[in-house]
Amino acid sequence: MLGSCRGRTMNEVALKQYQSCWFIRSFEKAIAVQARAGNVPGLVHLSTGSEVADILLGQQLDPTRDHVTGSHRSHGLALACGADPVAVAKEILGREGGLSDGLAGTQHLLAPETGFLTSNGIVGAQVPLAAGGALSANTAAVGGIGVAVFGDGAANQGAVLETMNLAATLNLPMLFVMYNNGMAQTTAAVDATSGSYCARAESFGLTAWSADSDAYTDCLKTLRDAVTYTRLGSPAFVEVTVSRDHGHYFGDEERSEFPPSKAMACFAKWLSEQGVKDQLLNTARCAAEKDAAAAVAAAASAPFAAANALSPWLGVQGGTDG
Ligand SMILES: Cc1ncc(C[n+]2csc(CCOP(=O)(O)OP(=O)(O)O)c2C)c(N)n1
Ligand SMILES: [Mg+2]
Repeated sequence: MLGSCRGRTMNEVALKQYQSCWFIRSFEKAIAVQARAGNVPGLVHLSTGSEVADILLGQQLDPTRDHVTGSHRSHGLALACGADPVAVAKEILGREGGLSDGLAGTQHLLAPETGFLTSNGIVGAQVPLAAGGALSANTAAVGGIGVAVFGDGAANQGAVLETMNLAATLNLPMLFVMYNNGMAQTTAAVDATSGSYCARAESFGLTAWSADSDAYTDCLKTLRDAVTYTRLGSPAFVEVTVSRDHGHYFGDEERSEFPPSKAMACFAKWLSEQGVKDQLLNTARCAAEKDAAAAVAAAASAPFAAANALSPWLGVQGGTDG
């Protein structure tokens, strides 16, 4: 995973996490440049706004025994789980050497060697897949868990509710992590959702928490508690408030600047309050920007995936779905 924590003081760990957030942000900025140049097949849904949640969650997980799935918006989560940034970028850009040799694309990132099983472009479909991961971890009896990360829109999908029921019935070690960015494509969550997400999960018998990624320590503690609880063998749910900073897909809003997300700005403020000097924050940011730009540049110079490598369908590049 980005920014391992072993042998470091708390401030050092937090600074490394901050750097990892900047890595995701800068990676997405470089991907946006490629998208604008027409180099990304299909639509690209940037993780800008969920960097802090991605990193804090990724760092609670164990690549050797946990199984994580994510949504169409999973570049940051895959990186946070430890997927190789150049291979992720190659996959997004449809290049040879990508996670799936460039044939699966931005919405279908697979890095099972890191614990990141897959992301999925069908809203909510990654959730039952993580239940399979939880079942497999349970059967292997090594203390692993399944983790599904999904959005507030996906939370209203039948497959998600069915999986909560199944996870509770089978008592699976499965953590449902809902990133609430308040929007599903163009529909505001308040216009599409009745009641509370936590109460809904609790009604299936899951233990539920909520956290705001703007509050670093609270979010870290909540995710840590939720993973620890799930690892003991029962299903749980966490709602994490995040933001969506660049529209549903990149290009559907005018905004093209990449200032830090609100959660990252709050994180920087918290670090300053702990006595971390501005110079260290800037150094972390610059290192992340340099590394991320280098990863995406390396991917962009790789050859395109052979269109006929998997099936004739792959001759048709790009998607029309939102
Ligand atoms: C089953 C299904 N329905 C609709 C879509 C189109 N679609 C793609 S993303 C999306 C919104 C998802 O919202 P949310 O779960 O909140 O995730 P976010 O985009 O906010 O991260 C929709 C409706 C789809 N891909 N799959
Ligand atoms: Mg949403």
